[in-house]
Amino acid sequence: MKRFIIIIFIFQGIISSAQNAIDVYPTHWWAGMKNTKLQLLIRSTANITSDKLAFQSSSADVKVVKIHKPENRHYLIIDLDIASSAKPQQVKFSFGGIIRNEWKSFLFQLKARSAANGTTRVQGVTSQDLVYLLLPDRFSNGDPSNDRFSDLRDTEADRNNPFLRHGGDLQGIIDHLDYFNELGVTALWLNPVLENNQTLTDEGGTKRSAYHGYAFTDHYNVDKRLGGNSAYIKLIVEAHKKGLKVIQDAVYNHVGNQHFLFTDPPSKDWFTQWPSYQNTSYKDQPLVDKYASAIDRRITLDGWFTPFLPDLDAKNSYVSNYLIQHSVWTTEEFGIDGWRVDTYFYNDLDFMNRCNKELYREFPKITIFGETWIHSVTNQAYFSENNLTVPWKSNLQGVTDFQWHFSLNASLNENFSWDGGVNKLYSVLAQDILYKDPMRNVIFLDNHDLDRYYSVIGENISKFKMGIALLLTQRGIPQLYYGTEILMKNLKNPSDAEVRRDFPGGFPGDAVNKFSSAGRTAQENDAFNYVKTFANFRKSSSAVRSGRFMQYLPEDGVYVYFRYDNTETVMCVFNQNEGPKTIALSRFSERIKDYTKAFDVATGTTFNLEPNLTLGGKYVLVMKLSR
Ligand SMILES: [Ca+2]
Ligand SMILES: [Ca+2]
Repeated sequence: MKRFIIIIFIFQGIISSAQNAIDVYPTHWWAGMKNTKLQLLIRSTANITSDKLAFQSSSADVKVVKIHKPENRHYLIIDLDIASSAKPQQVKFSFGGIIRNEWKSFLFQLKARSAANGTTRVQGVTSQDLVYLLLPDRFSNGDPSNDRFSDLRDTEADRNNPFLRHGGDLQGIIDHLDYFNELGVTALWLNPVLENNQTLTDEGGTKRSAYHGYAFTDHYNVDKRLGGNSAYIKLIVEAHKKGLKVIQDAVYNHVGNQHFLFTDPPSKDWFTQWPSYQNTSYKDQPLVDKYASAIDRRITLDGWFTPFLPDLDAKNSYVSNYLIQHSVWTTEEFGIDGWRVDTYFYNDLDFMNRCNKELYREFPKITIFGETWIHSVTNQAYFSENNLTVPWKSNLQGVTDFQWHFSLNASLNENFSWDGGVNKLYSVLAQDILYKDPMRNVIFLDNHDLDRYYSVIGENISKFKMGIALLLTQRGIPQLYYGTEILMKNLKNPSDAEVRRDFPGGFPGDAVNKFSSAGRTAQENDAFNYVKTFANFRKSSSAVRSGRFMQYLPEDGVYVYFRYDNTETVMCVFNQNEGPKTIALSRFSERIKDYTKAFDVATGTTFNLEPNLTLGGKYVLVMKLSR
């Protein structure tokens, strides 16, 4: 009797599943991947598995290695091995069969890999580049027809509300590719583009949308409010044609709480488990600290980022496979040139190494840098490839260099002292010995999570230029935040939305268009042209793009450093004092050698080097030396 009941239950499950679509992740794959293993996650909204179930492949090239049946019967997880000799083909997978002779099947494409990986796509991003970070919802609305959809959970779009979506999209970015070329940008980093089909959240009484993109609900679809996968492919193809690379923002640590993986998980251990809600401490130190307690480490790693962002448990191999395959799939499918990894240290770090390794293996030129919003050079080095002797070693190429950022602000806003002002910048760079390759760190004046640079420096145009000159001549991969070049301002008060305002001119009906010089004020044009001058100088200068770095101890508020290679020497003199300073060049003869002339990048003039050099207060003089 008991056996009979079970059979009826399975029978009903199969009948109902016949009316439900089957979703397969990854949605397709490629022949000729270096990793011949693939793990399919198969899902239906009805039961599709039973105690006895067969799974078959129509292709001799694609072998079914193992069938996993998670506790949630909506899922099947299948291990495949794809022959390295397999040609592109369509494979028919069938499953069912043993209890009743009823079979379900689906087609699965093995596509041809792009031959252009490493040349015109998946190029990697280096210190040769200038990265421009933008928030797609806030940059430009190129397609008002996709601003809202009635079949999504959040149906609102309202430019007057800082917490709702504003309608910006990928077409808006495509429409402004010439703007990036004019400015001298060579790579775009977009805040996340994947679907965020989340309801509005109530945070402190205000309704908030996931306009920022960090709450994924589908790893295989770009949000249709941004234009979907087709617009993303179009953007990347058009950007590549114009010499612009594209960096995607990855989030492995969490998903939106309306992702099907959370609302209908294959098994509960896909997410970190706590007896009651546990937030992360947001502290990285327990991961680096050899004296740390196990519970502190666990709270950092497994505590949730917010109650709306369930923490994925990548110690579970099904989860790590799902995430890694998603990142490989995305890179091959779209041809992105680099990855920025959100909330890097909150992830299981062995998982992160495995994920990075898999991307490096399939795409040898890919660039990956991690967000490390932390407070020491040592800790930043710990999370990237480093020269430390520690039990666990990271294989991450570079980090978002917050220590450079903090010390840059100190150089502009603090008085000079034994260890203050520009001494902080000098000191941060003097610790580069800890990194395997500090040129892979991303340096920046501001980003979507920080007060806008122009406000931080008190809306002082002299300081603005000093920071730009440093950003574009110091070591690392420089990154601008959208609007910094036109002096967009604001502090994160009362909220992050203040530093994520719409780019003026990017939206239909805007009163002014700051994409064109005619729409900018004289001061905004001054700022824009300064960025453009240094970005284009950087393009022309091998020493600045990839040369060596030498810095001298700051003295009396003046900091001198050089970028140089076998063909060029660039000398930079930073004066943080209010008034002018005169320095004797004899101190720098080790690098100045027999150079007698200096090309002043900011003014485009050339002058003769004299024994003493005088420069104005709050000024950076960048000079290309010649004989
Ligand atoms: Ca739109
Ligand atoms: Ca975590």
